[in-house]
Amino acid sequence: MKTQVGIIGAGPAGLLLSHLLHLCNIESVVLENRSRRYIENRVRAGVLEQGSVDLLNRSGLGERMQQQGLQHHGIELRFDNQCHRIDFDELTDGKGITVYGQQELVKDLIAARFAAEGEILFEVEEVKICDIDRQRPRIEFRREGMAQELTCDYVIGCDGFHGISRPSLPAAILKTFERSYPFAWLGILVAAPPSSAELIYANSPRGFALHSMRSTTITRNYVQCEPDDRVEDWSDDRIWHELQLRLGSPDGWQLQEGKILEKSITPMRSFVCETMQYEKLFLAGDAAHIVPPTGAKGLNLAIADVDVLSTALARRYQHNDEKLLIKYSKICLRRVWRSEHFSWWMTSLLHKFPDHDDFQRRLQLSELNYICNSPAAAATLAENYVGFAQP
Ligand code: RFL
Ligand code: PHB
Repeated sequence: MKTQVGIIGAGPAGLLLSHLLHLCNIESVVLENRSRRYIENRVRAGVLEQGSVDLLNRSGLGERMQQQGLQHHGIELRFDNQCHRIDFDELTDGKGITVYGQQELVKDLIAARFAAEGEILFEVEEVKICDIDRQRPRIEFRREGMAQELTCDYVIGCDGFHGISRPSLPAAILKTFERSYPFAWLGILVAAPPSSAELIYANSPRGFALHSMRSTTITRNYVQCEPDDRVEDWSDDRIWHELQLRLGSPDGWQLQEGKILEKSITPMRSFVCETMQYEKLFLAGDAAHIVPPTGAKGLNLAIADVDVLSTALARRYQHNDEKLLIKYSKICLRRVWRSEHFSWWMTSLLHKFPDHDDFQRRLQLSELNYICNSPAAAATLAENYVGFAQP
């Protein structure tokens, strides 16, 4: 098989890249090791920045997101018996976020690729990248037990943090940066209407909690847990007990409970791989960088990477101009590091750290009070949360 751009991974990064390339008349094939059903049902992120929403609308993918996505113009912070709203509208000149489940976006992207007769090969195995320093790199893989090969001009690794693309770059040219945190998030999807119009981030003496949502009938909640906890350690009763205590507010507000549809545990990690490109292999999305989910940036970074990469590839194919392609890694890493910092900062501000003493707890509360009382401090949070046009 032959194509112009070989893409590994059918997450948001790989699928959106394939769609954007198609709009520029560039051919691609997406190779995914899971089934279509599995990736369409994987519960993950839910917050889209304004810039991500604009790109999806511009590229003809906005129809369902416009109908079903929830537009929010602020978030609430809860700590020390206080509730405080961060007003994005006022602090960022009318910018906001859209709450729309990542798996819904994945469904929209797959539908758009198939409507345009795009090629996505699911359930491929033993994917291997070869000859990235040659004119025509190749991707070897097995499909339905048969060995196959895809020859292309460029290979794009969109295969997430545990994929094979990043390890295919020569170790000697890579510099990696990493932090892991001494806690994880237990996330639940619930059949219950949201208890609040906006997301609630809580720093409680018992640990962090987040109330989020997917629609007017489905909520998504998270509680900070131990890094080695298993889902079986958390009975439904224990989860509701912790959520009620951590999210509880002095005005008697209560979280609406309901049937738990899904439970999962997410580790918390910061990770950056520099460079994001070598010869004919480019990395995009979680394959190149990970943020802890507290800042809601991972999905948006994946979208921002492939926006840059599709523009650069279009210039290369339409005008034989490689200048932007050469700068791909440098351009992306500016936004990546801004998001890394913001996600680390939100995580540090809102979680209970096992090694924190009363001094550090007081510093956290002081910073939260500062954000609630200084428009400048609140604006810093707000403009990072809604996302920068050009960081
Ligand atoms: P993905 O989505 O992990 O997709 C990678 C795809 O590659 C496939 N794959 C392979 N295919 C072929 N061969 C191989 N050898 C392969 N190895 C892997 C995988 O099956 C998969 O389909 O990466 P991508 O596209 O870069 O997208 C990144 C986002 O998924 C991720 O950053 C976000 O979900 C992170 N994230 C959040 N981001 C936000 O912007 N806002 C949020 O609110 C938010 N909340 C979250 C999150 C991530 C979470 N988890 C579970 C990590 C909440 C959670 C709980
Ligand atoms: C989500 O709705 O899944 C979500 C929202 C905000 C975050 C992380 C996850 O910071």
